[in-house]
Formats: sequence, structure tokens, C-alpha cells
Amino acid sequence: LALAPVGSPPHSVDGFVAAFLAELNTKQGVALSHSSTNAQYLALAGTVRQYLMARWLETSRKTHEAKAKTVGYLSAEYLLGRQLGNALMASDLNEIAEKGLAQCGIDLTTLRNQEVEPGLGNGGLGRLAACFIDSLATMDVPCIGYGIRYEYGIFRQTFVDGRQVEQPDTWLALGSPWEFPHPDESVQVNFGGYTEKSVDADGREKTTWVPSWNVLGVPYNYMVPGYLNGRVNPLRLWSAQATKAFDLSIFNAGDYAEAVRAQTFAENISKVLYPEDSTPQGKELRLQQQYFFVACSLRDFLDHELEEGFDLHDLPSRIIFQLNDTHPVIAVPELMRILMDERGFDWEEAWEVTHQCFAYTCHTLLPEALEVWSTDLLGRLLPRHLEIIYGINDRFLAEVREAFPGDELRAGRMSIITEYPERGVRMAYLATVAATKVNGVAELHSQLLRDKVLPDFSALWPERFTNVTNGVTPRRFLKMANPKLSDVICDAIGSGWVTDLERLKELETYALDDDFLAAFREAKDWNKRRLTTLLRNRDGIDLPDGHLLDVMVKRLHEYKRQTLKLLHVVSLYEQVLSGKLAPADLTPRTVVFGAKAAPGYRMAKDIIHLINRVARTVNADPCLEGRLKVAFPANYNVTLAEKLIPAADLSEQISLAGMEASGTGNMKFALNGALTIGTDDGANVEIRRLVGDEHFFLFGMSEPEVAALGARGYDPGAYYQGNAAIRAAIDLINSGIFSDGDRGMFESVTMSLTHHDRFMALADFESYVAAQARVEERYADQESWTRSAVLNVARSGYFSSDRSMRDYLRRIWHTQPML
Ligand code: 26W
Repeated sequence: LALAPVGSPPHSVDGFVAAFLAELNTKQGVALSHSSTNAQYLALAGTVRQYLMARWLETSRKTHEAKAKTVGYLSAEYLLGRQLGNALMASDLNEIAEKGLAQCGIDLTTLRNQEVEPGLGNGGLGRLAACFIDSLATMDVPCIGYGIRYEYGIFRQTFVDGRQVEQPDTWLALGSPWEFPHPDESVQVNFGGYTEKSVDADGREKTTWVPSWNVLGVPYNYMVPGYLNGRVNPLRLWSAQATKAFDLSIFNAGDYAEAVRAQTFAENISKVLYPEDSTPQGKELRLQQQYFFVACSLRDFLDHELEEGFDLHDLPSRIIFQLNDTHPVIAVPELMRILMDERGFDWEEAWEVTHQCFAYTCHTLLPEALEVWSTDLLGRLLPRHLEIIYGINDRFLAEVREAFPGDELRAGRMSIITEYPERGVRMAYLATVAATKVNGVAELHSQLLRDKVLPDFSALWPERFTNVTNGVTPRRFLKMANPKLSDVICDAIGSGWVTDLERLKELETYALDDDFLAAFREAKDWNKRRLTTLLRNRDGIDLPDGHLLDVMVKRLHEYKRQTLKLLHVVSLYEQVLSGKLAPADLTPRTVVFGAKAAPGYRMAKDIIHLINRVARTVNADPCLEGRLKVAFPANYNVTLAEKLIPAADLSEQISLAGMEASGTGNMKFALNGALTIGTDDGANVEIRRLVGDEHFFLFGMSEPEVAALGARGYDPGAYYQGNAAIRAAIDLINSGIFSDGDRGMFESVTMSLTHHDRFMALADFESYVAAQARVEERYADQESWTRSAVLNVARSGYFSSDRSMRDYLRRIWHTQPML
């Protein structure tokens, strides 16, 4: 009996209250009468954790016993969002907690709002990882998420005079009740030094890496609960610490200050998330981060998840490592190194195993987003790994030459090593050569990946390439974020959709049911009121009643074209100012922006500044009669998304075709009954195909049209000269009306749009404005609009991340749910 793991507290209000008070008294050390909101929140989290604990231990036991094949999700980012609500939902404790806390005189919502979300990611890629691990747990698939426990996540965005100012994200400051540190399972990670060749007793050449410094990786476990299924998978995030040996030797030499410096140096590795999105900077610390978490994760899996004496030739039967973009690709030479240098495999044996153990997902099409590490840096930090990469490249190029004899040009193009602008390792090529499968994240993206980014590779290995369209978890982004709509759906078709989202199809017939439409609209209105209250308290922003809520939330990037949305706003304003449009003819509309700019991305920051300045002027001008409003709440994050998306009427997905790999916000909006205005880009293509043309506002050039225009030569000046509305809008910005008369303030933005915009915003402006006119026409007919909104929900089942996971299981991982 003593060996049995602890059970959960009784699943009852009384059981819950007893456990909660015990947590509060014994862990937080305070009496209920004197407890702060934070102490109550920590006690509540601790209580919910108790309920998950037994399932967590049982899951781990079951998985080990079955020797099941595990998915090792390797991702430098996990944008988890708040944990409490999800944990309550997954363990069916919402009602019990609400009642139990009420008995203690505590409001559950207040405690929920006390949580600072772990923002350990930049945007889509990190949020996708969080959705995927949720789905795998819910589908009973063994998965270990591996990543980095950044002490500071994505920066907190503030605005000062309309400009973005970054503040550190101190998410750990008030306690971290969701993690279990395991210093006992720490792993040593080596860096630097040199390699030595020797010949062993059997005459085989052997390489030894003699590193020059090392750090310790301390794992922190997070629980990833499946939805009401008893499974709790681990997310293991690594934190860097100085190794004992490292500072002891210095301490012994009597240099205390140096020892402390060494510690700081080591801890820097997991200190902060790089806020760059799309453009990698080639910083040494970033490479250290990548190798750090990957080395810890491989070591952890081999040493702790496999039985003693396990034959590593069979490794592919137990693990598939999914590379979330190229950030973890250094895992490939690391596994080769372990197998050859530590386990005595020869090259061919090691490569056979390594090749089967990795699959690679590409998340971008922008050439500047593809990571290239200089061989200088790599060789200094990881000399043995660079050798192995050269070895991989030599054998790979031999294969190319055999397949295409005499085609030296091709071999040069395909080399993992590039010589320009300096010698470097193209990580996407390394990933493609190593992986069993390579996938893009939406149909169009996968096709462009094959045809434009990696055409030589897809010619050599056509069967290696596949697509898995992204998805989002319906638990967090519908059930939890939109309880009112969830109730309306459940009343109509039951609750099966939560784990089987295609069942939303059953809502189709309700699109003609007046009572259902009324309930649906009531839910949307409730969500708008909830958002109004939030933004008033959070940002001092007032949302007017009865407006079309037009939302564009995503990272600020030129390719996403926030400027196109902004030009539309400026154009409407200009038309009213110049008397071309009577204010009464404006559809009452509030445009909401949410976007962080990478701190070093000047243009993106200028655009943020411009949006804020336009908002200030437009919102204050009585000539609009309150019919046009711009809101830009600072610090868009998962927590805000959960309130914003359910309230939206219109979802802006307006990237230049061929630039947005997939998008996942687009899916969240459609699933919550917003209609999309969008280009034929990323997953928009599939959304439109599924919801139907009549229920989607398409505009803009298609990807082939973009390519053709690019080939002809895009001349933005022609659009500026040729289109009066564009000219008037740009001229209004340049007039200084938004900048206290300063005509130069936004020159960087307007010059870019009219002279060299890579993303061709002006070329799509006319088409965009026409689509917005169709939006307004439809919105005037509320019944028709609501019907379309219902059909968007009914037809979005495909975009569940459960479906994405099924696709990965079948096409890439070849593993099964345990069930
Ligand atoms: C610092 C270097 C760097 C480079 C690229 C950091 C982050 C990236 C990512 C690839 C950017 C990213 O998040 N991509 C997004 O991935 C989502 C999930 O697949 C897609 O839905 C988005 O379209 C894509 O932009």
C-alpha cells in the first residue's frame, strides 16, 4: 500500500474545499481570512494539481509498461496560455471549484485572472506546439513535449506616445504552481573544445570530443492533461544552471567573483526567449539554446524512457522526434554523435537509425526566415557536430551525383553548406536530408515548399514530402474561450464535438432555425459585452455598442499587411473628411488591432506607431459621428485572444498570397463564428473551400498572379498614381494630420508602400476595398450574416488539431493511440 501513488481528493465540493484549505494553510502558510488573491490562486492551482497527479503517475506507468512508441515533440517555443482554466476543464472540476470557492467567499474568475500566462513562444509556431500536445493527450497518444523553460517569455508590450516599448515578462515572479522541478534528473551539456582521432583495439577509427565547458540542464515537468480521459502527458522544459564541477574548480582557486560570473553565464542560456519572429539573427546564445535543449532532451529520452540495455538499433520503434521548424535540427548530428562516439555504431548504422527517428515541419516560406549557422560559430561551439554535418553533406552529395551524374550545378545548389555571404550550414537542408518526412503546414504551403523552396529535394525524394494542415484545439479555443456559444451548440447537438469536431456538421440544419440563430447571436452579443468590460478595465478603451467588430490580431509583419487594413481605415476617414462619404453611410465599425513587433524590426515598430496615431485622431474626431473607431490594446497574447476572438464579427487574414504558411488565428475565428475577409493564402484556401465562397470574402491576387507580377516588376508608384483613393489615403498620412503636423513622421511607412514594398499592399488595395463593401452589404442583413457565421462554425470541424494529429500519426509518425 505504501508504494501506491496517492489518489485524487474526492470529486466533490466538500472534498475540494478540504483539499483547497489544506493547500492554503500548509503550502501557502496562510489562513483563509488573511490570504491574498495570489495565495488563493496558488492554493487553487495546487489543489487542481492534486487531482491530476494520480492520472499523471498512472499515465507514465502505463506508457512505460506498454513500451509504446512515443512522439518526442522538439520545439524551442510553447505558447501555452493560462493553465488553470484548461486544467479545471480537463479534470471536470469547473463546477466543483466554483461552488467550493464560493463557500470560502472566493470568486473563481478573480483567481483565474491572477494567473500570468507562460508566454514561452512568439506566435503561430509556439501556439501550434501547445495545441498539438493538448490534442495528443486528449487522443491518448504518448508524447513528451521538450523545450526550454525561459525565465523571461515574450516581452510585455506597452505603448508610450503610441510607440511600442518592451517590458520584461516576469511570469515566474508570483510563483509557478504548474511546474515540478527535477534537479535529480539533471543532464550535463557540453560545449566548445576540440575533437581527437584515435584508433581502437580493432583498428577502427574513433573520434572523441573534448569539450571546454559545460552547463547543467534541470528539467521542469508540466502536466498536459487530456480532456476528461485520464491521460496526463509530460511537457519537459529545461532550465540551465552552472555545473558543480565548473564553479567548484574556480572556487577552489579562490576566485569567488569568477565563480559567480560563471554561474550567471550558464544561466543566461535559458534566460530569455528571442522575440524575433521570421528573421533569425544568428546569435551565438540562440545556438547555445538550441543545442542545450536538444542535448538535454535526447539524453533524457535515452537514459530515462528506455529500459536498461535497450538496443538502440531499435530506437525508431520507440521514438519519433518531430522537429518544430529548424530550431532543434542540431539534434540530428547530436544523435549521430551519441550513436557513433558513445555507443560504437559505425556511420551507416547510426545514419539508418537517425534517419528513421526524425521528421521535419517547415513553418515558413520567407527566405530570410530560413536559419543558416556560420560554420565559424558552429565549429567553435560544437566542433564534433560540425564534423558530422560535413560527413552528412559529403555522403548526401555523393547520392545527388549518383542520381544526377554530371549535374554539378545541382549538387552545388543542394549542398547543406553554403559559401555565401559566408560559409554556413543551411539548417532547412540538413533537416530535409535527415528526416523521414518533411511537411508544410497547409496545402498551398506544402505545394510551394516542394516547388519553390526545396524543388531539388522534392525531385530527388518525392515521397518524402507531405502536407499536414495545421489545426487548433477546440477545448481551449471554443469550449473554454466561448462558453456561451458552446452551450448553444451543446443544446443543439450534444457535447460530442469537443473531442470530435467534425460533428459540428450537425449544426448545418440549424442555420435555418430562427431560435438557434437568435441564441447564436445572443452568444455573440454576450461575448462583445464581455470584451467591452475587459478592454475598459484593461486598457481604458471603450468599445461602442452595435458596431461590426473587425479584428486583425497576429504578429506585426510587413507580409501580413496590417498596413492594408490601416489604409482602408484611413481611406474611409479621408472620404468623410473630404465630403465624399456621408458619416451616416458608414457601417458602424470598430477595427481592433493586436500585434507585437520584434524589438529590432524598425518598420514593424513604425507601423505600430502609425496605427496608434491614426487611432488617436480618428477616435477623437466628431465628424465621424462615432461610426468608425480604432482600438489597439497593447500586449496581445493568448489570454487576450481568448476574449477577442469569440467577440469578433470579421476576421482579417490579408497576407500577400504565398507568404503566410498557414495561419491558425484564421481557424480560431471561423470556429467562433466570425466571417473571414482574406486572400487565397495559407489555410485560408482550405477554410474558403470548406465554408463555401458565399460565406467568405475573398480578395486579392492569387499566388501565381503574385509571382507573375513580381516577374513583370511590381511598380507601386503606378497604383499610387492610378488610384485616387490610394493617393488620398497616403497623402492624408503624409499631411501630418496624424502626427501633429509632422509630415515626415511616417515617411518610412508611406515611402515603403509607394516605392519598394515587397508585399505589394497597394496592388491588392482596390480588391480589398471592394471586398469590404461586400462585407458591409452582408452585415446590413443580420439574418443572412448570422446564417453565414453559423455555417462557418458548422464547417470548421476539419481545423481541429485532433485532425492534424491524426494526419501526423498516419502519414509521419506511424504510432497509435494507446486506448
Ligand atoms: C528567429 C527565427 C524564427 C524564424 C521563423 C523564429 C520563428 C519562425 C517561425 C517559423 C515563425 C512562425 O511562427 N511561423 C508560423 O507558423 C505557424 C504554425 O505553423 C503558421 O500558422 C504561420 O503561418 C507561420 O507564420
